[in-house]
Amino acid sequence: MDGKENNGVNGSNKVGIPKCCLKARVFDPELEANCHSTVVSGWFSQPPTSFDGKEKVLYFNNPMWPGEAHSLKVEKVLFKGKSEFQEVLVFESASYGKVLVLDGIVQLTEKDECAYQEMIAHLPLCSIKSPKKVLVVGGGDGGVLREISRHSSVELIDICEIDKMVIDVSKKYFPDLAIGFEDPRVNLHVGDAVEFLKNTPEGKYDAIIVDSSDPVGPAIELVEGPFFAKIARALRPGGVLCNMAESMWLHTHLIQDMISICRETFSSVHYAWASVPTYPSGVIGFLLCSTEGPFVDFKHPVNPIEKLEGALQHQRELKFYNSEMHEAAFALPCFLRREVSGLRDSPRSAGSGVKI
Ligand code: SPD
Repeated sequence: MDGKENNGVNGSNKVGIPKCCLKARVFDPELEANCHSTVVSGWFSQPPTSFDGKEKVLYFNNPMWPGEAHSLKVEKVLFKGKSEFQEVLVFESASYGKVLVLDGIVQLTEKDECAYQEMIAHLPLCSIKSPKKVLVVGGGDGGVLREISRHSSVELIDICEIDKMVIDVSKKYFPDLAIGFEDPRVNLHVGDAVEFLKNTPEGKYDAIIVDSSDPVGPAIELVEGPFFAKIARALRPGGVLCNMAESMWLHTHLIQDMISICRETFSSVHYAWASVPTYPSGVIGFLLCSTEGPFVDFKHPVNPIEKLEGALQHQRELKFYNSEMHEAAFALPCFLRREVSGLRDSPRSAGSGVKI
């Protein structure tokens, strides 16, 4: 078999199947993979792989995540589809419940989604008093909305997700996350966040949460300077951004770049992290930034979740986040401190104390 065979994704015979899909076809025609969503002999592996048909060797050569792979045993593939933007896969795993995969990368599993969604939502919202207007960029599965809903001070939750297929798939397969869309404060905008932000009145939001996929494919623009400038413009003075910021073990340079860009744009920039076993290297980071204005003490929540009426139980019990986890999330290992310490003296932050 060579890469020229004409067996397309989703069973059509019109599109040439890329080399990276061949392994799946060799081993399990039933679970024939899309380009990125590789299921081989009943195991899903991320990152996306390529397969040397001659040598029968599988290469894990994804530039975001070179030289390693993580596998989950697949009980059943529940959905495979290709939207205008990306490949979407849902499968039932043997040990993490249902799993949502976009372009071959795990976005969430039922078992550990709590860590990511709770932290990305409550780190910013518990750092300011009485958040009222919140924007979510991405987050089409609804999990972050579910978490924002715990905050009764919030009056408006806008969400801008580019891919309707993610929303539809979540409503069908992940009702415990998609429940977030049922909150009457939620306004859904399906479209490009960059365009959405262009049309957003200046200073509209108290908090913006960027729950994106990795910066390849549709999310590439979301780690660039112009995007952060638009975010800062849409925030009120002393407003906060929480941005998904990858793994400190794997993406130090990307994190440095993001911090560097954000320090040009925001008056304070911090890095926090949490353990999420099914993400690359088992951790995920969050960039927390505030605009010029009232001081935001990210490390010590002024709006502790334990004191918000009904928040601990709203829709479902909190599983991961609490005020101690909040404070602990900002403790950085020595190597990361060293890697990011050179960035402390950026023009906007010089003389304003330790930011990272
Ligand atoms: N490396 C995977 C990062 C995924 C971040 N987005 C997850 C979406 C969950 N709401």
